[in-house]
Amino acid sequence: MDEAAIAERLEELPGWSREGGEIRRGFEAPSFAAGIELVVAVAEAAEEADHHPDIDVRWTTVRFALSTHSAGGLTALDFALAHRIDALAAAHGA
Ligand code: H2B
Repeated sequence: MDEAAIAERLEELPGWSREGGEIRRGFEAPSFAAGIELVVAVAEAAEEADHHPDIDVRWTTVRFALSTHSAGGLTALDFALAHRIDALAAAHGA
Protein backbone atom coordinates (compact mmCIF):
# COMPACT_ATOMS: atom_id res chain seq x y z
CA MET A 1 0.00 0.00 0.00
CA ASP A 2 1.62 3.31 -1.03
CA GLU A 3 1.87 6.46 1.10
CA ALA A 4 -1.00 8.25 -0.65
CA ALA A 5 -3.35 5.29 -0.13
CA ILE A 6 -2.35 5.05 3.54
CA ALA A 7 -2.96 8.78 4.10
CA GLU A 8 -6.34 8.53 2.39
CA ARG A 9 -7.43 5.55 4.51
CA LEU A 10 -6.25 7.26 7.71
CA GLU A 11 -8.43 10.28 7.00
CA GLU A 12 -11.45 7.98 7.31
CA LEU A 13 -10.23 6.87 10.76
CA PRO A 14 -10.15 9.83 13.15
CA GLY A 15 -8.35 8.87 16.35
CA TRP A 16 -5.95 6.48 14.64
CA SER A 17 -2.37 7.54 14.10
CA ARG A 18 0.39 6.13 12.04
CA GLU A 19 3.53 5.06 13.85
CA GLY A 20 6.02 3.73 11.34
CA GLY A 21 4.70 0.52 9.86
CA GLU A 22 1.56 0.37 12.01
CA ILE A 23 -1.56 2.30 12.95
CA ARG A 24 -2.59 2.77 16.58
CA ARG A 25 -5.51 3.97 18.62
CA GLY A 26 -6.17 4.00 22.36
CA PHE A 27 -9.60 3.89 23.99
CA GLU A 28 -10.77 4.79 27.48
CA ALA A 29 -13.23 2.15 28.70
CA PRO A 30 -15.79 2.97 31.41
CA SER A 31 -14.27 0.30 33.68
CA PHE A 32 -11.53 -2.35 33.66
CA ALA A 33 -14.19 -5.03 33.09
CA ALA A 34 -15.63 -3.12 30.12
CA GLY A 35 -12.14 -2.79 28.66
CA ILE A 36 -11.59 -6.53 28.92
CA GLU A 37 -14.98 -7.17 27.29
CA LEU A 38 -13.88 -4.91 24.44
CA VAL A 39 -10.65 -6.90 24.13
CA VAL A 40 -12.64 -10.15 23.95
CA ALA A 41 -14.96 -8.71 21.27
CA VAL A 42 -11.98 -7.51 19.23
CA ALA A 43 -10.31 -10.91 19.67
CA GLU A 44 -13.41 -12.59 18.20
CA ALA A 45 -13.43 -10.18 15.24
CA ALA A 46 -9.70 -10.81 14.76
CA GLU A 47 -10.21 -14.57 14.69
CA GLU A 48 -13.02 -14.18 12.16
CA ALA A 49 -10.80 -12.03 9.93
CA ASP A 50 -7.67 -14.12 10.64
CA HIS A 51 -5.99 -10.79 11.30
CA HIS A 52 -4.70 -10.04 14.78
CA PRO A 53 -3.89 -6.74 16.51
CA ASP A 54 -1.31 -6.08 19.19
CA ILE A 55 -3.24 -5.17 22.34
CA ASP A 56 -2.09 -3.31 25.44
CA VAL A 57 -4.32 -3.05 28.51
CA ARG A 58 -3.55 -0.56 31.29
CA TRP A 59 -6.45 -0.53 33.72
CA THR A 60 -9.20 1.26 31.72
CA THR A 61 -6.98 2.23 28.76
CA VAL A 62 -6.93 -0.25 25.88
CA ARG A 63 -4.59 0.38 22.97
CA PHE A 64 -4.60 -1.43 19.66
CA ALA A 65 -1.81 -1.50 17.07
CA LEU A 66 -2.36 -2.92 13.61
CA SER A 67 0.01 -4.05 10.89
CA THR A 68 0.19 -6.97 8.50
CA HIS A 69 3.21 -8.97 9.60
CA SER A 70 3.29 -11.09 6.47
CA ALA A 71 3.45 -7.95 4.30
CA GLY A 72 5.87 -6.12 6.60
CA GLY A 73 3.59 -3.07 6.74
CA LEU A 74 0.05 -1.81 6.31
CA THR A 75 -2.59 -3.39 4.09
CA ALA A 76 -6.34 -3.06 3.56
CA LEU A 77 -6.79 -5.73 6.27
CA ASP A 78 -5.49 -3.28 8.89
CA PHE A 79 -7.86 -0.51 7.86
CA ALA A 80 -10.83 -2.88 7.76
CA LEU A 81 -10.05 -4.14 11.27
CA ALA A 82 -9.57 -0.56 12.52
CA HIS A 83 -13.12 0.28 11.44
CA ARG A 84 -14.40 -2.86 13.15
CA ILE A 85 -12.53 -1.95 16.35
CA ASP A 86 -14.04 1.56 16.29
CA ALA A 87 -17.55 0.08 16.04
CA LEU A 88 -16.90 -2.40 18.86
CA ALA A 89 -15.36 0.29 21.07
CA ALA A 90 -18.41 2.52 20.57
CA ALA A 91 -20.67 -0.42 21.47
CA HIS A 92 -18.66 -0.90 24.68
CA GLY A 93 -18.86 2.75 25.71
CA ALA A 94 -15.17 3.37 24.99
N1 H2B B 1 -2.29 -10.94 11.77
C1 H2B B 1 -1.58 -9.90 11.37
N2 H2B B 1 -1.75 -8.72 11.97
N3 H2B B 1 -0.70 -10.01 10.37
C2 H2B B 1 -0.49 -11.17 9.73
O1 H2B B 1 0.32 -11.23 8.78
C3 H2B B 1 -1.25 -12.28 10.13
C4 H2B B 1 -2.15 -12.13 11.21
N4 H2B B 1 -1.14 -13.45 9.54
N5 H2B B 1 -2.87 -13.15 11.67
C5 H2B B 1 -2.06 -14.50 9.76
C6 H2B B 1 -2.67 -14.49 11.15
C7 H2B B 1 -1.36 -15.81 9.39
O2 H2B B 1 -0.42 -16.15 10.37
C8 H2B B 1 -2.34 -16.93 9.16
C9 H2B B 1 -1.63 -18.20 8.80
O3 H2B B 1 -3.21 -16.54 8.16
